Amino acid sequence: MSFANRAVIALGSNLHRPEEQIRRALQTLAGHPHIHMREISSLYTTAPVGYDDQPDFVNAVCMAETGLDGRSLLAVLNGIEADFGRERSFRNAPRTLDLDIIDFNGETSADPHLTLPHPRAHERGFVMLPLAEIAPDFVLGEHGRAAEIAARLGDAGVFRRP
Ligand code: PH2
Ligand code: MG
Ligand code: MG
Repeated sequence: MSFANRAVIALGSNLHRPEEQIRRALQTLAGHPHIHMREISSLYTTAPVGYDDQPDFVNAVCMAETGLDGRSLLAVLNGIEADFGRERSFRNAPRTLDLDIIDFNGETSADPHLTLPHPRAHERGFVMLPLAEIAPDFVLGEHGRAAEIAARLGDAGVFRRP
């Protein structure tokens, strides 16, 4: 299989030693036979967004090349989440691991299972600041350059870990 597709993937965890979950998840992605890791951001400690009464998150973003199509990549990511003990209770609930496809080849899709680009990424500092770190010139759909989106959002509640 070739590695013709380019995906931006966001990682998040706020349960069961989140930093370890994210580091292990990055290793798992990098070790996948159909995923070729290109860039990995720093890890960030971030305040929860959407549902406040839960622990802080650790977030990161990576860029990868893959031979998988978008739906197949999503299935791989969901499988990794399940392997990491992800339970789905309610929207925005605390989680051991969340792997979201933020962008796939710059494609647009209204498929409810895989909406592209991710419909809320541009509103989320915990996605855009790590993305701007590794790819400031990356253009996210109609929202423009990652660095400009990140600057617009500001860094409140998003702390790059040393
Ligand atoms: N993920 C959510 C909802 N809220 N907040 C932070 N800080 N980090 C996340 O990864 C996150 C969130 C839904 O996926
Ligand atoms: Mg998510
Ligand atoms: Mg998700």
